[in-house]
Amino acid sequence: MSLIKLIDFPSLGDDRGSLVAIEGNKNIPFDIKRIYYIFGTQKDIARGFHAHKELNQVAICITGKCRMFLDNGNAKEDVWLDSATKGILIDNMVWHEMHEFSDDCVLLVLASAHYDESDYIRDYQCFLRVQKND
Ligand code: T46
Repeated sequence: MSLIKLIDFPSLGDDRGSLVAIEGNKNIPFDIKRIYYIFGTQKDIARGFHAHKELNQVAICITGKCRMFLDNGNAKEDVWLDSATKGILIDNMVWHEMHEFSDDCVLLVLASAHYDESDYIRDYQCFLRVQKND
């Protein structure tokens, strides 16, 4: 099964413009507890480089684009996030990195829990060890 799980959000546009509606436990497969967004990312800077023990997230480039790289310890895949109507599910225990942000990129992230640094695995070898023992 592919690591890349995309969610297509219908655009409820009309002649005034476009609108996307996002609802927890409806088109997002969890209750949304937190929203954050990443913008103004400097040229040639990559972000992420961690996995979450429990947290599930959906990321959407609402403006611009970036490349999302996912790794579950067995498979590695990447995909361009380049549409305000396309989200990617970042499951727990998936190592993720964001690369090649466009200057105008705004990456919106919906998260299933409040911020908790102890949920992060920021060391790749540690991630692989935890994956193997699961
Ligand atoms: C993720 C990817 C997609 C907070 O204080 N509260 C928050 O809710 C978040 C998300 C971050 N922070 C602090 C922690 C760091 O001091 O903001 C700083 C930057 O966070 P970080 O270096 O983890 O940023 P990214 O872009 O590497 O990762 C972020 C999320 O942290 C992470 O959960 O999955 O985006």
